[in-house]
Amino acid sequence: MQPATTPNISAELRRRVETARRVLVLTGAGVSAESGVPTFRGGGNSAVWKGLPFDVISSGAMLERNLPAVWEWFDYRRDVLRALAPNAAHEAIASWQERFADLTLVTQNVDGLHQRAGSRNVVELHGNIWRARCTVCRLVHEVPSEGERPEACDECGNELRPDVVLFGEMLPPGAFEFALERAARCEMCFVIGTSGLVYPAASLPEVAQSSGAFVCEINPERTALSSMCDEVVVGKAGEVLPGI
Ligand code: BJW
Ligand code: ZN
Repeated sequence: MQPATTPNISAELRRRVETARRVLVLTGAGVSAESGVPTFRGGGNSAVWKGLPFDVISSGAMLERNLPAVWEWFDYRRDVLRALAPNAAHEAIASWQERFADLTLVTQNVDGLHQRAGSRNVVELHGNIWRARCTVCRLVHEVPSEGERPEACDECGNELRPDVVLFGEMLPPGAFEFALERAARCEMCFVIGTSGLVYPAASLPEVAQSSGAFVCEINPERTALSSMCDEVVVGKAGEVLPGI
């Protein structure tokens, strides 16, 4: 059933969506914005935590210098997230698993909201805020949504850190390579709610297009990727996606 307000979508995009089998979806912070999760670079400004721009506090250099400060920033973020729920955009993307024969969801988000909406096999390029990892043996620990986070590694007793990818750090082994391979063989690529400024994630739409895919961006603002996209749907993900 068509929704009452169908967004501005071209006939070409409709045709592509109807026939595509291999689809890659790249999401960013904007997908969670309508759940109440702050973006990093909203409204021309960057998020700031206790006077520190997020790219300073969310950096490998800060982790080396002051791990407790990095934990404090992530503890605060988990507190905010605890009260929030997936929105219509997460739900629409989860429903695409049934719609497209071969869907790959690649997210830069660390909030876990795609999984909570029912998406499976999500490729998390920048990790997950609900996990911690040992700074020595790399063992991953779940961070419970209620109660205290684990203080030290169960295996070796060393310090834990958030299991997220900070600026200047490498992505999880294999995650980007997997996404790259899927980008290179998709027929349709959706780029949703990302400023397209952070690499290597921002290179995926270009890889998809060079391999012949139709690339469609959904974002209320123009981004660093808009000019290369085959179609730009201007609007909020939670309003546009249910109509696609
Ligand atoms: C809506 C909406 C609605 C609002 N609906 N939309 C090549 C060139 C230059 C630099 C580099 C390069 N390759 C690598 C680098 C260095 C660096 C980088 O990219 N720097 C650039 C900023 C210049 N990359 C890295 O360091 C990466 N590591 C790496 O490459 O390792 C190898 C290496 C090491 C050392 C040197 C060189 C190479 C790691 C990147 C890790 C990023 N980590 C963060 C923090 C995660 C932890 C945390 O959560 O704190 O990940 S940074 C932050 O940005 C976060 C996000 O995942 C990421 C992307 O942001 P995103 O999702 O695009 O959000 P916003 O806020 O930017 O945009 C929101 C968008 O939503 C906007 O467009 C809105 O309009 C829109 N929106 N409401 C739809 N309702
Ligand atoms: Zn350990």
